[in-house]
Amino acid sequence: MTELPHSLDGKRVYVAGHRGMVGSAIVRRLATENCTVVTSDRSTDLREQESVRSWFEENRPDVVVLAAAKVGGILANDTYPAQFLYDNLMIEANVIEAARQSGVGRLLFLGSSCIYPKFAPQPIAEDSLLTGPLEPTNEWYAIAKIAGIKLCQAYRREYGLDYISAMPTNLYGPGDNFDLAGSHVLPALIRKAHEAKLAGKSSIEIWGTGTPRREFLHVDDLADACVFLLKTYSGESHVNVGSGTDIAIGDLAEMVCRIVGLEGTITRDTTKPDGTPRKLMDSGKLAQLGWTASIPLEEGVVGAYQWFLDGLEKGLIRA
Ligand code: GFB
Repeated sequence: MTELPHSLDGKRVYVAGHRGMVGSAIVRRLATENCTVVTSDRSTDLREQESVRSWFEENRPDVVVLAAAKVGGILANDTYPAQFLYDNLMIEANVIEAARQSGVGRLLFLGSSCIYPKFAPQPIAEDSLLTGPLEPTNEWYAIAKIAGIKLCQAYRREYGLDYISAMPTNLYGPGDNFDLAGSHVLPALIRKAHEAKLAGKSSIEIWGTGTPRREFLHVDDLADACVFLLKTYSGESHVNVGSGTDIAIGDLAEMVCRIVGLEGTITRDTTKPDGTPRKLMDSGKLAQLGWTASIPLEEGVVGAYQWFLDGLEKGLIRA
């Protein structure tokens, strides 16, 4: 088989953020590749420059997947703007610069679909970036992630390094955060429906009007797309990674209630923010490269609910 332009064979691949939902999915996906996965433990604080530099000097990876970030749902982003901006800026700047200094030739940076303008034309193409104002609830995280894209582009231009960026849509799956205060909508709805069912309630309350639409991608699909991009893509532009279909939050809540087995009504707390009205990305660039998502939403949510139940049983998720 002809060697792909960027084979992972025999390479040491550092997955920064390997404990998180995205990082752990990428570690699972790399297990089927002929490479060695390396990770850093909590003694390496990626916000501390010296700590990151010494880790790179000691471990010298060939490839880096930058999946480490401070992440959260709409309320967490809106509540902790300084942490979301500072932590994510420090993590990406430290890891990208330490990678350069230790001779890493290949790096994949992961951002998010919230980098795009609040009212970007839908579906959102990569060139919509920086064409309009951001969604206020997550502009902090968005600006940090835009800076990460720009860092990779700058390091390509000035140092000739093959650093690339991928922008996933809203993700869900094993390893997700189910804490209602900080989580994204899908795990929150799973938990709310589950707890309502256990309590014999007949309704769940969702935030906002339920009219915003969101695109969802299973984290195992994202991990597969990341390995695909690492093996085949080299370019200055970031690449959208989406499923290509979106759903209204109200309809998502009904789907989750059906999957969980809650016969109930959906009430709305309109004191909570709706955020961006829609965030459907155009993932045509990735499709042209040869990759499309494969896990349907309903099937993925069934699996995510099962993971949640297992986590409760094993005490991995706080009841
Ligand atoms: O998933 P989510 O928190 O993030 O919210 P975003 C999506 C939509 O679901 C919003 C509504 O309109 C929420 O108001 N929603 C309804 C809920 N009920 C709930 C609930 O119980 N919990 C939550 N969390 N939402 C994030 C960004 O925006 O997207 C992040 O803040 C990141 O930075 C992520 O970019 C991918 O999709 O609105």
